[in-house]
Amino acid sequence: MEAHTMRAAVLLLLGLAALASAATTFHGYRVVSVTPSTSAQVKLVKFLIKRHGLEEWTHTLKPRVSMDLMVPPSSFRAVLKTLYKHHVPVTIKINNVQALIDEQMKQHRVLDALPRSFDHTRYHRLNEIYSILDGVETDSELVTTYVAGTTYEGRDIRVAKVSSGGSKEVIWIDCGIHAREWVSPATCLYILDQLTSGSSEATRLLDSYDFHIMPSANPDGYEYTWTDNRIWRKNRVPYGSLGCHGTDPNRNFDSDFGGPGTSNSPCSDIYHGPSAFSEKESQAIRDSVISHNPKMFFTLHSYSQLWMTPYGYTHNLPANYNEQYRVAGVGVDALTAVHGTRFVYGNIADVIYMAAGGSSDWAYDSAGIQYAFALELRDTGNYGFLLPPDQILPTGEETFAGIVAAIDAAK
Ligand code: 0X9
Ligand code: ZN
Repeated sequence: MEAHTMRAAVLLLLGLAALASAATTFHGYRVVSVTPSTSAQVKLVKFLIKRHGLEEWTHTLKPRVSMDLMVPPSSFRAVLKTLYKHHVPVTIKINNVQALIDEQMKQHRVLDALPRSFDHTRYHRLNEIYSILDGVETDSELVTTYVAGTTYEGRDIRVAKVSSGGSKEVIWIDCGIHAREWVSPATCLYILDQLTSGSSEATRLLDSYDFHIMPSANPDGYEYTWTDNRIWRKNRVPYGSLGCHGTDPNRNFDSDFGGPGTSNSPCSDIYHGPSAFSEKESQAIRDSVISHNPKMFFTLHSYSQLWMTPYGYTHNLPANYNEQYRVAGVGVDALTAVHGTRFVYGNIADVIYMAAGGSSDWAYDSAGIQYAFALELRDTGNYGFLLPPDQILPTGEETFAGIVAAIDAAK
């Protein structure tokens, strides 16, 4: 090959490599926790978020409650200077987001073949999750899977039904409605593993209940966190004229749709979508919940270690609040007993923040499910969404124990 042809070929290859690795990176990005103590300080933090386009890792924004923000290196000095000047307490939780992401990606070996059985030491791509589902379906008489919907990009939203036969009361568990909350799908797999293990506890539970487990409620978003942007939250539907993608499926339910804690901007992380149930992900949950009429509804998120009851769209409490609060308390006690992990529990609007259009409010109000819980799993921000894979197992263990105790406590 002549030198210039060679050079052109090399350039072409370099170009292709650059395209292939055009993932969003977070070199030098930090996650800081700010705790404004007055409403003036809250205003200041709001201003900084807007001014510097800071990504909210947690969304709480009220006096005396801390909030985790990701700060790009270019804004770090300015943000810190302003916070110090106005005496807003701030601590650095993650010093280099990309370093943590790289560390985790390094641990992810590409397997020679798709896994057919559980492995709680690592996070899985969607095809691995579904291959594991296929594996249990083949090996266990207890599991059948069904497709609850198909996403914008054409991926199936699958549900594993665990039943020892007959038709029993149903327990619903969905995971991964937010793409970046990786420990959530991993926990659904752990729960599925436990329920199909043949243990005496599993047998006891399956004598009374059928479980419907949706391990990845937002497959397009989840895959995007593996390929393009590890901290992506929403689905991947393009909306609006600014080239933004994604509706937050947990703002898209018909529970005070468009109310507090939602945004009508398609570029926002909490975009509620054009109309209630405009999205395949919320439709899939709605349709399969309605057709199976569960007794209890669990939706698993991360992070912050919370066990939340309705409502998120109002500070008013539902009619059976005391009963849901009681059962949440039993769940949290059992969860804490396993590894000492502390959870706060109570109604969404008070425990975290107001957020309308959420699935658990819809489950309670519209589907009439008397126990509708939204859980925020580990941790409290040391790793946040980037929870190391060696915490998958303990997270699964404690969450399963909490859910089982809540099931046993429900009337
Ligand atoms: O904001 C959310 O959707 C959840 N928190 S997260 O950090 N995982 O995004 C909380 C959901 C609470 N439920 C309702 N608002 N209905
Ligand atoms: Zn979430």
